[in-house]
Amino acid sequence: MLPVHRGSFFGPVFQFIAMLAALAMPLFFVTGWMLYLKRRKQKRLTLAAKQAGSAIQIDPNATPWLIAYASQTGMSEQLAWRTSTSLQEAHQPTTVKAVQQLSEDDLKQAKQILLIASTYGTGEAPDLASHFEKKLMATSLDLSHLKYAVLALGSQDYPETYCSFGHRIDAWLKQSGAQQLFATLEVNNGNNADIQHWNDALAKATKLDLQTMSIDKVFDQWRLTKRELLNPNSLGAPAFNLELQASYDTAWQAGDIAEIQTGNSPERIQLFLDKYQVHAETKVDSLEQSIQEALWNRDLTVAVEPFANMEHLLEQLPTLPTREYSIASIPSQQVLRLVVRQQQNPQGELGLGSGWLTEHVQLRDKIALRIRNNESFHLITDNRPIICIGNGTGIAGLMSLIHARVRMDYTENWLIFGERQQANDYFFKDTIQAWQNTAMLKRIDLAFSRDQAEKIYVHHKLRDQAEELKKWVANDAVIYVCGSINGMATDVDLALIDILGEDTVEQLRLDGRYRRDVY
Ligand SMILES: Cc1cc2nc3c(=O)[nH]c(=O)nc-3n(C[C@H](O)[C@H](O)[C@H](O)COP(=O)(O)O)c2cc1C
Ligand SMILES: *[C@@H]1O[C@H](CO)[C@@H](O)[C@H](O)[C@H]1NC(C)=O
Ligand SMILES: CC(=O)N[C@H]1CO[C@H](CO)[C@@H](O)[C@@H]1O
Repeated sequence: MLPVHRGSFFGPVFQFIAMLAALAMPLFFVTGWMLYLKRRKQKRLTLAAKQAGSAIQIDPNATPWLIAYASQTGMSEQLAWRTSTSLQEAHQPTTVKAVQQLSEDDLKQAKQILLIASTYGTGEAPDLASHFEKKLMATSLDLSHLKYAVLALGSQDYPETYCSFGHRIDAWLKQSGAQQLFATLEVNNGNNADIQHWNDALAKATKLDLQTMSIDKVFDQWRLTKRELLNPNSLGAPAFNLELQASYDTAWQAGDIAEIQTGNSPERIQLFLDKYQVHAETKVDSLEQSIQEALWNRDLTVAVEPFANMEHLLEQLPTLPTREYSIASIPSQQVLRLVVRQQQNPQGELGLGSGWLTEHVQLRDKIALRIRNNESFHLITDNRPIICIGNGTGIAGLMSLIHARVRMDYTENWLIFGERQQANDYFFKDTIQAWQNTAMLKRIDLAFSRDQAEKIYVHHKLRDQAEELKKWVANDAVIYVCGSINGMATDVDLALIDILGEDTVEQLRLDGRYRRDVY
């Protein structure tokens, strides 16, 4: 196989010979041929999509599709619209709705429904869909007239609750007598190969020639301009303050999320190149890059088949997953700030995202970043009081919110923050104290768990301040919770329910007065 691996070293003639050699290896030839066909099809489809434009004709005799989505950050929503376009291009009538807008009548009148739903928290519905789950999904309905399919979005980072909300929708429809078109499909982190299965299953069930759909992710280029350790001598893992700058105007709002394309360390790439005996400077013709550059964001842990050229190698290597971080600053500060704690697996290797940002990327290096609008965590625009609750790196999302409040001169702000030790882990102490001194923070409660014998966390502080909390809520306060779902956010949720009652907490959620950015 070695000459095949090395095919591209020796120029086109040798590559041609390598290709002929490949013909002698049936399996290799077949995969190459299929990749070629797939590319050709994609090109044709793109062209067709461009030409289809407004000239879409809907078949008046076709049965309409109801497409419903439950989405937090917009991926399910985007897929719902893509699915709709795809069906419309095959002349099918469609209606797209968020699940919170679905009524009992919608379900009774529809003959076929596609549900695209993501999972949040620990197996929960997206915030806006929780009412749908509690009300409509709790109603017993006869849906025996209805055909359905479910696309469940989730992340395998949550193995125990992977796509569980989608599966609950499936179970509910089944129990209501609806007929499944095909088994529920799962999408891991917006993976396009998973989405392709949805496309295929839908095409098969409808016998339609459907347009391929995929999720587009377009990243902007930022540079790392500062990286400092926030917690020297901490009992916890190192947490960093990262500052990034873009070379052009950028906009985001307090509460938004930065999605980062993760990458490989130079050492990791060199090991991979050595293993397959490829020279780092080998050109990738289609990309005008060296192979070393092209591998920066590829998953180098997958099994690789013999390859005839660099394109063929790259085709086999999926892009590494992205990671999300709450943005800790507002645009007027001129930097995009992130707070990232190093994660380690049991083998002591740094996590994909945290290793990339806190160790592999060097100062001034490029970072591929995409700002994700996350409306459910945006700041209210009026001067109602806000209560910001979080611990650890959860301070990030709260910092951006308070910065924005200070800028608007709204002072009814209550911060409840927790970490391990005041001496080592009081993130952004100077800024927070300056806010206190200028009366921009009306209240502050700090929970440093290791500064006394018994562990004190933010939910304890909240319980201590139950009366104050009730007062703030009576004064229309909006509650923001940012940080870890395991522990903090769950404990805070329980404390809020104990203090305010389950109905009030549910009402706050529905009214957009209980907002969470939890991970
Ligand atoms: C805070 C948070 C919690 C999540 N919890 C889960 C979970 O419990 N199970 C799961 O399968 N996916 C979970 N995910 C992954 C999302 O479901 C996944 O990113 C999905 O593609 C998002 O789709 P959306 O943009 O339509 O909301 C979680 C993601 C975040 C940010
Ligand atoms: C955050 O609070 C939870 C308890 O609610 C605790 O388990 C966790 O260790 C805390 N994290 C930090 C960094 O203080
Ligand atoms: C719940 C919510 O408001 N989600 C929004 C997050 O951001 C995307 C856009 O990126 C919107 O489409 C979602 O509606």
